[in-house]
Amino acid sequence: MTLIRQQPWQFEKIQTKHTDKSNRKVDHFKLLNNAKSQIGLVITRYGRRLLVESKSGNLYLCTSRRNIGPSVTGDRIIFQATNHDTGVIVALFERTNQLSQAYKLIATNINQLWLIVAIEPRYQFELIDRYLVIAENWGLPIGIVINKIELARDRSKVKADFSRYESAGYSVQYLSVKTRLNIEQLKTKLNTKTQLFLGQSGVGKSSLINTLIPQLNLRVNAISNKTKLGKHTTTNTALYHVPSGGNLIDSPGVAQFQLDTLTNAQIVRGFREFKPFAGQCRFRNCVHIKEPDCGIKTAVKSGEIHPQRYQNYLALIQ
Ligand SMILES: Nc1nc2c(ncn2[C@@H]2O[C@H](COP(=O)(O)OP(=O)(O)OP(=O)(O)O)[C@@H](O)[C@H]2O)c(=O)[nH]1
Ligand SMILES: [Mg+2]
Ligand SMILES: [Zn+2]
Repeated sequence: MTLIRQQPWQFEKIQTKHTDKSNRKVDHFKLLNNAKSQIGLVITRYGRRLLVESKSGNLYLCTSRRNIGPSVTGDRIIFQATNHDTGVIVALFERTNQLSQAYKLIATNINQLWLIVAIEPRYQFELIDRYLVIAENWGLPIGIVINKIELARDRSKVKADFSRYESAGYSVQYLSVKTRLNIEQLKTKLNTKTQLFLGQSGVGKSSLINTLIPQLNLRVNAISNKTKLGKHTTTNTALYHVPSGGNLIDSPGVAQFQLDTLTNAQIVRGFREFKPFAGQCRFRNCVHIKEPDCGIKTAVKSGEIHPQRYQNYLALIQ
């Protein structure tokens, strides 16, 4: 039985270049002057069709002109309505950033990431550190949320477990969607424009979005009692508006990442607390494994870098 799905998340460099190139040929100015054209936001994708929201809040199921490349949740686009609820996407606006999974683009134009973990399915540091490596390489701010905290037998143990992330500079929120613990506190932090919730299946991403946008009613699923693993309830990455401002993007849970495509330098960058010590390495190209006079290894020995973070780093770099 394969409960762990191996799905790599990567930066879609090649495809992006191609998209940009073909999109460059599109004359945005001319298209916007066309009376049929409207500016839209991609909400979600259903196979080859995209749900697009116009500026006035109407929804259109759109196909896309071939020459402009794929568009996904978060994309700002120009479309032309073909009916009261259908249309054709004719151009993409430039993206500020983009997130891909298994060579497939899944969301763009994100301002902040939230990594959601839970007491059940039990958080795993190896998995958390993989997510963080990817997030750090996007250069986006990232917060960590530990959900279902009411299930923890020993909360101080959980807090001690996550102190390694707090001392690395991450904001860590302990909450329970079920008992509403610290939900209001989290709300005050959701002030940037578009937030992407990511994390393993079953941790409560959709439940949290339902709590933050009460009228929404996204489908959530009980995690399997036997395996304590999630069941992959959310299948489409989709964007939701918060009534008080901003957007939340829900994504399907993935159980494991592969970072094959990342270089050693990118993996090092993924461990943000290594940075102050890297300058103390004797060799400029030190990968902090076997080299003598390594600032990172010295910091591990002195307790300034958490030994398990270093172990997870070694597991990724080899
Ligand atoms: N005990 C407890 N259960 C919760 C809490 N939050 C969510 N759940 C439950 O956890 C289960 C999974 O929640 P979902 O919101 O579907 O999880 P998800 O992260 O969206 O999962 P995918 O869509 O598969 O990625 C559901 O049965 C929720 O009711 C919580 O704070 N405490
Ligand atoms: Mg979900
Ligand atoms: Zn070193």
